[in-house]
Amino acid sequence: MAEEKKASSDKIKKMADPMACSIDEATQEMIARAQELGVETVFDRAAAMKPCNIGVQGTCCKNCAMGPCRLPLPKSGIEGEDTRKGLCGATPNTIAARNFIRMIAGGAAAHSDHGRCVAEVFMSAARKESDAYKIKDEFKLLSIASHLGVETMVEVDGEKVDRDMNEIALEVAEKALNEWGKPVGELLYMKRAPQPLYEKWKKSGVLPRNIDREIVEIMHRTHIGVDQDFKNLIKQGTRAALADGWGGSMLATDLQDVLFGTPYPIQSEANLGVMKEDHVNIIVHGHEPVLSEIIVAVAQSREMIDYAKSKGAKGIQLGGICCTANEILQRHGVPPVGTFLQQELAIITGACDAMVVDIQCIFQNLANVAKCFHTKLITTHPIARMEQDNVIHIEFDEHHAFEDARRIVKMAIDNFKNRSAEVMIPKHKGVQVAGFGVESIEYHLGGTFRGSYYTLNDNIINGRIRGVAGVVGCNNARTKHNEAHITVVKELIKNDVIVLTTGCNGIACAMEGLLTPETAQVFCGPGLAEVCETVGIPPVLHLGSCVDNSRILLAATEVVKAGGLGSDISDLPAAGSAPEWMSEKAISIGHYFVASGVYTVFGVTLPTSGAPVFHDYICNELEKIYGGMWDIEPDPVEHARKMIAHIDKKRKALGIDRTRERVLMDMADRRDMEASYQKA
Ligand code: BF8
Repeated sequence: MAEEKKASSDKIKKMADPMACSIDEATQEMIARAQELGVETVFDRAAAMKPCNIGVQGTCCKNCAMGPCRLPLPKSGIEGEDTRKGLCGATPNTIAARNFIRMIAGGAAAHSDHGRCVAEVFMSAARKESDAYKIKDEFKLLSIASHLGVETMVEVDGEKVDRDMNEIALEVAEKALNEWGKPVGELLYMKRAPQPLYEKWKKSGVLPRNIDREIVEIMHRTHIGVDQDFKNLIKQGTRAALADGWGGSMLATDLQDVLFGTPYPIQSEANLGVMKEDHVNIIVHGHEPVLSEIIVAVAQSREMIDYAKSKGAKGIQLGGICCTANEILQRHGVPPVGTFLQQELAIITGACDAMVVDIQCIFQNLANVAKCFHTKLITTHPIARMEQDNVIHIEFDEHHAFEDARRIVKMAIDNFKNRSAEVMIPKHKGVQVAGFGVESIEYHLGGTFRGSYYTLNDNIINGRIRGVAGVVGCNNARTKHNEAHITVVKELIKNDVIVLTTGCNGIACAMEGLLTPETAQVFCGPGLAEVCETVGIPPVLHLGSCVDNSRILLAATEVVKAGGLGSDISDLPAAGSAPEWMSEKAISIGHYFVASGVYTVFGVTLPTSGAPVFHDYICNELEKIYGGMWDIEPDPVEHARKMIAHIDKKRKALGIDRTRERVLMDMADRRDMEASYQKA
């Protein structure tokens, strides 16, 4: 027996094949490097451990101690009545719906708690309690004030005059914070949606009352013995998801823009190759930009650069991972070092002097990897600590943000001399233009004399742009890193669909060089290429982090408002996608897109396959209520084609399919032109 045990522990652990793990050469090189050094990564763990077959189907219920009750769908399917039940009698539909909306609760809580934290810092800034934060974008402050019911003008001696900016900021902070827990009413931002969509929500009873309440109610309704009707359960999921997209996430985006500046297009790079061997490399990772904004300022200060030089480095190279990366990329041009799946690899370069993490998408294994190198792993958020003893916790407080940031940057510089392992930084990196948003799309694609969405709409109507796609979301170690992201995006732009990206999809596209205006000539269909060339934009517009998916909702609303493409988001030739999703946040995002009228396709898998009736309800029946619906398609080419088919269906309904046919003739003309140009 003992020998048997020994034999099994001696069994060689299954290792990942680097080439099969990623399409990105830097990632392949670093996985191989990790294996050479004997450092385990997520890729090896994915090779060694299979996902649970019942959990994948969404039909494992562990909401009470009589279970877990496991209700997998038999391989042969079910003919006739589905008699599967948990001990309490819960059906697979109830179980899958409960699990699904608990995922929404998790995702909505993550985005919204991030938003709350920003709102609290905003309040400190409005009260002038912190020297680190002030109102940077007054224009944006004024533009959001009206949506929160804050007056921007006051009457003095019978005359309307501008209200004091500090007073406006203070009231905006109060009204915003109120959105998390107000006792009566509905979320104020819901009225930013097109009127018909707002009316649909009202009629269906899904207007969120406040952000926290909708999340709490999910936890209540999914407790044993409460809500046992999958339609009623998903209705509450809808309410919480809307509280995320049009509430917590949108407030996070807006308040960050006011505090740190609304992003405008900015050039940068992406991938592990941005790290520099002769510089102090500091990587910020996570999601909240409140501390990383200050780290950027401190790391760029003369004092710290001189200090780094005094320690033998040529300077300080900042980089980001995950959505903190996207936040500081879009406002400062700081390059992302990689996506979610590359976080361990950044440390394995041996050149990461400090990795500073805040919240969400942070592997606990970073601590184990950091142990093998000199890297200081620093947690900064009170709600996100790690149990390993090599992790340093420097708790961030907005009241002494500069002090915290200085301590962190100095610690990284002091650590530069401690590099032990041989440094290996892959050469690969992509060039990118990021920092797009509702405002810059209006500017770039607007009319000649005034910013508006009319020109974008015109180009959609005349068929040069076939439609708009939001392609967003994570990496997932169960699929080849970045393969589906890039294949879906390339297939869409090849077919003249302009892509709006956020999150790790944005980073993946940047690594592959898809975020430059020059890309249009190489990868786009002729109509989209022409538009991109004319206005000088990339065919894939990077709109920021995952809370910035709210920018996509507002851009879609602006397109509706500009006219000519129907009266609701669900009328637009548009579709959404998360080809490599993995997080609960992705489910919340997917669901608020669906509930906002968008056909939304996920790759990998959906945790509903074990409950065919519930699955069918969210993939087919929801369209009748909100105009949007879920779909699942793991094959990336087919995934993109389904989106294009939906876009074409919407073009037809709008009566603009014929204009597209005319452009198809232009395509042939253009090919002829190109052929004759090449011959010449
Ligand atoms: O919030 S895309 S892996 S980093 S969850 Fe995480 Fe997914 Fe990346 Fe940003 Ni969004």
